[in-house]
Amino acid sequence: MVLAATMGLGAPAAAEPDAKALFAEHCAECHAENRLGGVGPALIPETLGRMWGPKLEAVIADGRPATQMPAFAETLATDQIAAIARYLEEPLPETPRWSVEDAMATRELSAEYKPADAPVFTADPMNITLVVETGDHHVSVLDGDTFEVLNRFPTPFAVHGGPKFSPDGRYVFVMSRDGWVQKYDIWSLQIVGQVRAGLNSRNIAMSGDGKWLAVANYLPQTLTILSTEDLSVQKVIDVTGPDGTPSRVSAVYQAPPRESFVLALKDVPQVWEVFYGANPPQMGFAHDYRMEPPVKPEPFPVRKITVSDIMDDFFFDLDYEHLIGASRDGEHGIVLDMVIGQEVANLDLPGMPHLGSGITWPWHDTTVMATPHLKGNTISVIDMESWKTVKEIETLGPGFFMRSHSTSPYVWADVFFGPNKDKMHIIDKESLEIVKTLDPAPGKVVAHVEFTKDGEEALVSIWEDDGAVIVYDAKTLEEIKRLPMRKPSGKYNVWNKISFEAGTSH
Ligand code: DHE
Repeated sequence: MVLAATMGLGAPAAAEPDAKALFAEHCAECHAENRLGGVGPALIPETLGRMWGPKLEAVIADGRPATQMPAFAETLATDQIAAIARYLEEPLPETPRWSVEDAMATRELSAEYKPADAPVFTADPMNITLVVETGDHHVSVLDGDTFEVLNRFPTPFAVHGGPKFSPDGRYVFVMSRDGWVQKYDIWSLQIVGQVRAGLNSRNIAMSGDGKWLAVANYLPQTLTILSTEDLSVQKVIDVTGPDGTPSRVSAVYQAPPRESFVLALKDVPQVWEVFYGANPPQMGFAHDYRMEPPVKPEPFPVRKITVSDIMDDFFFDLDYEHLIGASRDGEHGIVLDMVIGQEVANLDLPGMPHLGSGITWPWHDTTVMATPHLKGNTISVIDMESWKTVKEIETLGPGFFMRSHSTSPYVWADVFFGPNKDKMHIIDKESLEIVKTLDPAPGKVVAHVEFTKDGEEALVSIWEDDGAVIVYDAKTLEEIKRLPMRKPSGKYNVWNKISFEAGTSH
């Protein structure tokens, strides 16, 4: 008997902590009983699996600095914390719905918001640059001439993708992975309001006329259309394949000359185009896709183009006639002619291209596009007329973001992953050679670049909790100053974004 107990044989097993009950007692008040979020973010694998930072157990035990998330190390035993963490990693029992009414019920318009008649600052409103600080979920509003922080406002939890500006550059919309979309008035330096457009979202796109914002969702599998005026929900479009299979929307892109949004679908080999203009095309498309025959004229009609493979990440040529997408195998790219709805070329793109960061520039007598690869030490440079690779530039590791400016002779490309994550390559646009590699913060992630309006300065993130934005002279490549920031990620200059500067992603 003694022996059996010592060896654990026949001894009563310690009761497993009841994770669901622990969650209900300690977490549900902020994160909601159904784990879809409340004051605190949603705690579902779709969101948690995509986030960087300490492990779940550590967050539960130690809390999150600069947030309302308390530390539970004193309240809960280690095995209870571990049980809650495993519970949060379990998928939800069923896909929740998120209707127009559900989304509308979350809409909050700030009672304090007073729209200014003119900018409340003397800085050039076209040279404002926003810095997303993911360390404590804020955005800093920078004067692009003096680099003074004009305002710093809190965002929803875990902003992802580029904020989108209204065509006049006055308003900006920021999206979080939890599906919240926030509207901010740059002239007034005030938050206008927010609405939860989805439960787990990917990115947003602004219509060319500035009236609509499209939100790509993973959960549920929908596209939500918001009015930019008052964040009201105009339509929720269910995204399904021909046999009814629901598909997550990987991303949504604006195609202003086509008066449409273009959707990358995660689970179905189709590309969708959602028209917002007054006269959407009704007929004359090629045979391999169909316009849904509307029973009565519907707003936001959908065109569905069947493609040979699931396409994940899109890049467009400057007149939005061609879409370049990464194939699911991560080995090549597909060029889709949006006018005829047909694939017209295959690109040699081994190494999982990150086309969303692609940029273009004139080169010799043609235009080239360049894209980094998430799984390869190269940057591919492709001729956009022949669709042939003109150069594979060898880098010190896989990169995430690239940037240039029409006034700059250089492309800036980070090395995001691996031992050289602290390096930033400077590539000559003419010779396609790396001419310098910056190493401004050894051992830290140095990533993402944005230029000022005139392209004179380049801003680079030290992507760490006690990080900084480094301002460089874009011609001499000398450092001008460092602005302390909390894990700064993307930076977005009003003018470069609203003028569709070719050296920036859209
Ligand atoms: Fe992003 C943009 C997809 C992981 C930071 N990212 C985008 C866009 C897409 C995308 C489709 C373009 C949207 C837009 O701006 O409208 N990102 C993906 C992924 O599929 C991927 C690889 C996996 C995922 O987790 O979803 C991914 N992204 C990340 C990160 O881990 C990053 C580095 C940190 C984070 O904040 O999550 C990250 N992604 C960014 C940033 C942009 C972005 C900063 C905007 C870049 C810009 O300059 O426009």
